[in-house]
Amino acid sequence: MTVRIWDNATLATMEGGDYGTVDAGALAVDGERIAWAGPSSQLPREWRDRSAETRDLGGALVTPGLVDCHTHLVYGGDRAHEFELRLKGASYEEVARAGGGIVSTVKATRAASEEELFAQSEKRLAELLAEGVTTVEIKTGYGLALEHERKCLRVARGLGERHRVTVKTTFLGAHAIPPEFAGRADAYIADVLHMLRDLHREGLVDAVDAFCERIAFTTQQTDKVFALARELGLPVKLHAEQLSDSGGTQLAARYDALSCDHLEWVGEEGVRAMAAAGSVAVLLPGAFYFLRETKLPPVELLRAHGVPIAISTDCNPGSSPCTSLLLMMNMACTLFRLTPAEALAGVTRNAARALGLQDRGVLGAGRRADFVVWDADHPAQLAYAIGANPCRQVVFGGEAV
Ligand code: DI6
Ligand code: FE
Repeated sequence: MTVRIWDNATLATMEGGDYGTVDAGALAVDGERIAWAGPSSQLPREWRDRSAETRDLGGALVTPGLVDCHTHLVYGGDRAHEFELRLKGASYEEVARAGGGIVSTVKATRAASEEELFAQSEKRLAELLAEGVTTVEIKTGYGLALEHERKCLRVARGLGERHRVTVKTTFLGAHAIPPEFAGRADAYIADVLHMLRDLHREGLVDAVDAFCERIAFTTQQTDKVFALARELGLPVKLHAEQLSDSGGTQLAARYDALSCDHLEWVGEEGVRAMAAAGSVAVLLPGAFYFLRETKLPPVELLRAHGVPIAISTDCNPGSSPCTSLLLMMNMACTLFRLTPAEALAGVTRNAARALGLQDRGVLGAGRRADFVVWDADHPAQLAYAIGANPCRQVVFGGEAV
């Protein structure tokens, strides 16, 4: 294995509270893994001797590779027209009930070929990667029929093969009721169960999600989907308490959910349930902003109960047409009052945990060597700037790109 040393860096290791900053730090990378991280002066001789190459970063900031743990990146078309309608006064729920919303993206996604979908989605992925994303979760939920959900999952897998980024797929068949099942939610859920079995058998699914909400699926319907996920050995996540408190977090906790996402309306009981289950709270400031919500997620309560907080783009055409995780860090601070250190933990350590990935999200020995070199000298600069991209270099599994 080739050993490389990245020397003279300001490391934000994200271990041991706050940023875990190490000034004048070094990383020794052995193949795909970090072999050692710490102050340059303490780097063991062994690694210096074995190193094929040393790069002096001149004090530049190095963070773990960013993890975007909640996206609906693969979809067809766009919803700019719906944006216009909403600006004229229609609410997100009204648009959805009038046959717009998710269902209109379902039409466009079904109409697109796999190649077209790949090309459209790859553009969005490129925007995420340009800002240092090294792991991305991609949900389905705009196909809503076996062949189209499969097509979206194949595109997601294909993106992970074409690019160095790690892609984790999540089956979100229970996202909306497709037109052919209008008024027959239970029948559609039965179909979702068939799809999940098939797509799991084809090796396309890493986790299972559902949209548990008054405009989507009930807790009873979500329960059925989660029960099958458990039977298949797949972890679950949930779109919970985004527009109302429907008790989704408590249900998700019974299935040891990796995460509950959105959470603007979650109450103390839900937060307690998440804490007990070890679920991560994934906050999505892009959707909050774009839908002009006013109910803030209970950040104080999450902190008080020790629930880890992650931040994500929620990249999707309807509620968060966003491909900037750095902007989400800024908005998490300005809108949700997170500290810049919490925001960075939210797109590294805690986002990795929201995907069940223990091998990344911090800079430490044994972790995967996914990291980013920034044109910055302090980690707070990442959440501070609006619209800047100080990403200088991205390293995926030890390979500099
Ligand atoms: N919650 C959301 O905010 C997105 N999906 C979900 O379950 C919205 C998806 C869309 O409007 O297309
Ligand atoms: Fe979402």
